[in-house]
Amino acid sequence: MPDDTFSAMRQSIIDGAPDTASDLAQQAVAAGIAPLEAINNGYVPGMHAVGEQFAQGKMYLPDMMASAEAMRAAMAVLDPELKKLGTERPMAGVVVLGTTQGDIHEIGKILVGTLLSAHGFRVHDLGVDVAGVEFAVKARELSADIVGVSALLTTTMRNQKCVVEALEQAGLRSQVKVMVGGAPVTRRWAEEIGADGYAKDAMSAVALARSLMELKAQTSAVQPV
Ligand code: HCB
Repeated sequence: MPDDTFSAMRQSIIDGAPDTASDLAQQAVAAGIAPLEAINNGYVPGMHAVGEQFAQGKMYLPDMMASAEAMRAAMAVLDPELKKLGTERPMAGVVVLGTTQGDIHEIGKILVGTLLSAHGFRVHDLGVDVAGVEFAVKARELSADIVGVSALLTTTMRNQKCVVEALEQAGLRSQVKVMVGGAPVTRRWAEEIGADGYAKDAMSAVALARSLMELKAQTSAVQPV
């Protein structure tokens, strides 16, 4: 796909233009472009540009909301295409996903969920502003293998630790792996809070989830009966 199409996708997010974002996504699908390529090379760079401009005071909250709307419009076209990839795969594991308490950012988390589903994981998305105990309750109910916790704010990333603690308190920590992500989150932070892994983007989250499933299989194989 020509670079100017990716630039137009990026610009549609900056402009907060849902119709343009959606049209460009449809054109990409019709042209046989891999949906993830459009997301990673077109739309996500637009989101990053919006974040930078907001931080510099060149964009305001309503602009950021309009950009999120444009991103949602593009995802409404690309999501089903991504999901199609996963329909025939064997079940890879059960994941409970959510954005941590106090945080309503959902775009990255939805993308992670879509790609996990596309790669055979059964995903239960708890939504946004989710307390640690809610993750634990759902993990128990679904016998989840992995809990994925998203946080986009430096003030809410500490609530990822509450999820690890809630799983510990529920006696589930040995059965459930925890992976964390979100713009301010780092590998070091994941280690500090006792999570099992950090993923910088949705494809890395799939790779991490797979390796956590392998780790789980190995540890359950060596546990005494
Ligand atoms: Co928001 N916001 N925002 N925001 N926002 C950020 C996050 C800032 C960085 C912008 C900035 O200042 N540069 C900033 C946070 C600063 C900080 O904490 N240090 C910020 C702020 C300050 C705020 C408010 C406080 C603004 C205000 O009210 N004054 C407010 C907070 C509301 C709240 O949550 N309580 C707010 C509100 C909003 C919205 C509602 C307008 C909108 C969200 C809409 C929605 O999600 N429905 C919004 C948006 C869109 C953003 C930016 C521009 C984009 C976020 C995004 O969607 N990125 C963001 C700037 C930025 O992040 N650079 C800005 C695209 C996705 C694809 O990337 O990083 O979310 P991602 O996810 C990746 C990756 O991290 C990883 O995989 C994903 C896919 O590749 N991943 C995981 C994510 N979760 C994972 C979980 C796993 O287990 C594994 C991997």
